[in-house]
Order: sequence, then C-alpha cells, then structure tokens
Amino acid sequence: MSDVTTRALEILQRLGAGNPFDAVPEGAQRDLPATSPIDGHEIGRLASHSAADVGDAVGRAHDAFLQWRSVPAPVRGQFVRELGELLREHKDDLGALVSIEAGKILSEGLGEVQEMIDICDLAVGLSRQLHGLTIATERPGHRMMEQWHPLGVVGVISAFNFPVAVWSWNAALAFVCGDAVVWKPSEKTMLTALACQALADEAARRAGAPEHLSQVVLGAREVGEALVDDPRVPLVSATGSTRMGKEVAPRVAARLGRSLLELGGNNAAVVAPSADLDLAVRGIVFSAVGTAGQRCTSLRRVIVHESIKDELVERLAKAYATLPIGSPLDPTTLVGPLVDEASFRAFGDAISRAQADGGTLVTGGAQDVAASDATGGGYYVQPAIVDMPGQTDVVKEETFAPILYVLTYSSFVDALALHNDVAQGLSSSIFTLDVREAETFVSAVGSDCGIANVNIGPSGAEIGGAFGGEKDTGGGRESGSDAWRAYMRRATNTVNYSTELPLAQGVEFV
Ligand code: UN1
Repeated sequence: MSDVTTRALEILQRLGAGNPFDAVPEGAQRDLPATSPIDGHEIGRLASHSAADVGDAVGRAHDAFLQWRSVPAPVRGQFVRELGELLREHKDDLGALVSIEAGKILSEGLGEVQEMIDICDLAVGLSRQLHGLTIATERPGHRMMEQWHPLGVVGVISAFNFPVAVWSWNAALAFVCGDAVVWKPSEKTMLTALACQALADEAARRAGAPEHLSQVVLGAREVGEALVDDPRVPLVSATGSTRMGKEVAPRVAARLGRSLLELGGNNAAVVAPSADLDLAVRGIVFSAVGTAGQRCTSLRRVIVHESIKDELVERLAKAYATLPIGSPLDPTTLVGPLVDEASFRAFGDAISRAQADGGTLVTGGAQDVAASDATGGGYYVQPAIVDMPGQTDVVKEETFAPILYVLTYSSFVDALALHNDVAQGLSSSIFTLDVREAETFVSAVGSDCGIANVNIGPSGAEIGGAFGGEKDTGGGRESGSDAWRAYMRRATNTVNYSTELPLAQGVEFV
C-alpha cells in the first residue's frame, strides 16, 4: 500500500466515512478506480450507481425536502452551522484529502476547505435574511408581495479541480433555502465527496435535520444523465467543461427544468504601461500556476503593452524558474501534478500547436520534472509561457494545464478587443495605475466577463461575490450576492383586504 493510500484511508476513517471500499456491496462491479494524481497509485475501487439507484436517491432526497421545506429557514441554518463547525474541526484532514485526490498543494487544499467554511457562515446568516419584496399595487385595499419558497431537489454535478468547495457553494445555500441535494462528483474525486457526505450526515444528526437531505451518487456519464433527466430535480447546477454544459443544458431545458452552469474560462490579464510590475508578476504567477493551471479561473492569457513586454516576460520567466514542483503534500511545493494522463497530453499538444502557430516557448513545457519515489507515476510538468504572434485557435481554447500565452498590444482599445475575442467569459483582470483604463475595464464597454478585477489576477475569488461568467461559461452565478435566489422559487401574492373587488388595468367585469 502506498503512503498516499494509507493516509487517505486514515483520513476517511477520521472524517466518519469509514472504509468506502469495504462498503461496496458483495458482487458489485468495482468499475470506478479512485486514484491519486500524486503518484498515479490506485487507492481502491468503488462501484458505479445505476440509473435506478440515482432515481432512488432523488426519491429519498425529495421525501426529505417535503419535510425540510416547512422547517423555518433560521432553524435550517442550524444544520449548515453544524456542517461549518465540522469543517472547521476537520479542516486539516479534508484539506489533505483534497491534495491527495485532486493533487493541489496543501495550502490550496486547506484554502478550499476554508472556502467551504466561509460559504457555510454566509448561508447561516442568510438563513435569517431570505427576503422578498412588497410592491406597490394599483388596487386600493390590496397588498402585493413577493415570497421565496424552497425549490426541491437540487442536482449538483462537480469537477475534480474544486472537489469539495463547489459542492458547498451549492449545498450550503440550497440547504438554508429549504432544498435537498443529490451530488454527482467527478469520478476523479469520489473520496472527498464521500467524506463531505459523512460530514453532512453527522451535521444533520446533530441538528436534527431529516435524513437523506444530502445524497451522493457515483459514476460516469449515465449517472449524470439520470440526474439531469429526472423531473423531480427542478435545478441542475453543473460545473465543468463547456462541452459538458452544452450537453446538460438542452436536456434540462427539454423538461423545462433550470440549469445553473459554471463552465470553462479563458481568463486574461491586461498589463498596461503604468502597471506596478512587482504586483503584476506576483498576481500573474499565482493565477497562472496555482493549482497547476487547473482552476476554471486560472490565468491563460497575458495581454501586455509592447513597451513593457520584454521586461514582464523576463521577470515572469525568472519567477517560473524558481517554482518548486513536486508532491503537493510537501509544504515547500508550489506546483503539484496534473490530474491525469489526458491532461498531460493536452498540455503537450497545446504547446506544440502554439509553436506551430508561430509561438515561442519562453520557459517550461519539460515533462517528468518531478519524478521521484513519492511522485513516480504522477504527471508533473513545468509550467509554460508561450509568446504568441497573435490570438490563434489554440489560445482561444481552454487547456486545463499551466500554459500562459503572451499577447502584445499597442493601443488600449486593441487590448480590450483581444481580451473579449474568446468564446468564454468567466474571469478577467487588468494591471494598471491609470484610473481611466481601470474604470473602462470594469465598465459596460470593458471586460465582458462575470468577474473583472483590477490589480489582482483573475483567480482566487472570495465567496461573498456572485461567482460565474458569461458566453460559453454558461451564465450561472453561485456563492455570494443574491445567488441564493436560483435555489428558490418566487411567488407573487396579491392580497385583497378590502370589501371591493377592483380589477387591475381598470377592467370592468360586472
Ligand atoms: C473553479 O475553478 O471551478 O476563484 C472554482 C477561484 C476559486 C474558485 C475556482 N475561489 O479561483
């Protein structure tokens, strides 16, 4: 048994998830390998749920919802408060399990759990603030108001790269909104999902919430499809590739369900002549290289003014040369592995295509850079910077790996045009000390993304803001601001407290 396996199993025990491999029913086909990208080692094998199992899980969740919807929202908040407390208690373990299963460095694994704690805090407060409106009515002796009611079972489909935070953004809000959740995690990160499920079950016990409010279903495409097609699931919240979103959305729409999509990004940083380059270099390196370039908010394009391009590229190359690459469990590492062989190939292919388009590889791209006893079998790469002559097709695609394309501009208008000339619209940033450029960038004629930052990179959003983006990113918003409304249904109520029956629009109908 590898060290990683032993550690994962110990953590699962402490989180109350037991040994999920022992829990696979006798005779079930163990078709789902749980592996760690750290060393490529198989931790164990789990069994897919069938479409019928998914239906059963939705049925149980729906029954729980029927009870939950009439529990007062502030009381529902107590369940999420318990969940937040358990996450605080188990932050180190769950963060390490995220590192083991997704390959992100320990500090980022812990950061992800902190993001869960933060959204739980927000949701607990929100449980006392779910509010509608009172609206002026034209009819005397009447009152018109808007209420928000629980919606039902929310289907959550999540990706490997934020294996636990994305569930919590959805689940913490859904629970206080009076909904139940059925979660299909990525097949690459099933163990962290089972750990969260164990914590949610414990929180429900402590808070006296109904059983089965939270369910996990495991498997590949068919399992996702069963969830997406189930008419008892009024909202499907899906995070992943644009390709996946384009398959999910029409299926959900075909039954007139709602979807909340958080799909690919192709996030850029404009670096203007006035930029504080110390800040820009730090911001760019974190956003481009953090999580080994496997965030949907990762920085993929730098659009730099021609007057400072050479200096910026030189400084970035220097910073890249010192990046410690290796096991994410080693606290000195900043760059962990790619998640699997397919990502590794996509990294190499994209660099070759960029070179064929006339790009110059400034640094990185070397492979097998970290092979050692602890990491042999994992897919480690040296983050790459490619200087591009223009925004070619490969630059317009999202490659989920640490490749930073450098594009050059001479006028700010051109920089904005280049910036927005991609299909995706998640996150964006500008480094400038020029207030006109900064304000233009965040204005209606600036960045067309859901997130637009000034003097920080595009990644690392906090949970208080609404998270999501436009165009091929799917248009959904999760997490903070008023994103909670997606998890509720709106009712407009008009109450007549008079003895007359005046009709709206002055209609006479005796
Ligand atoms: C994702 O990659 O799917 O803003 C989410 C960030 C994180 C969330 C990323 N808070 O980078």
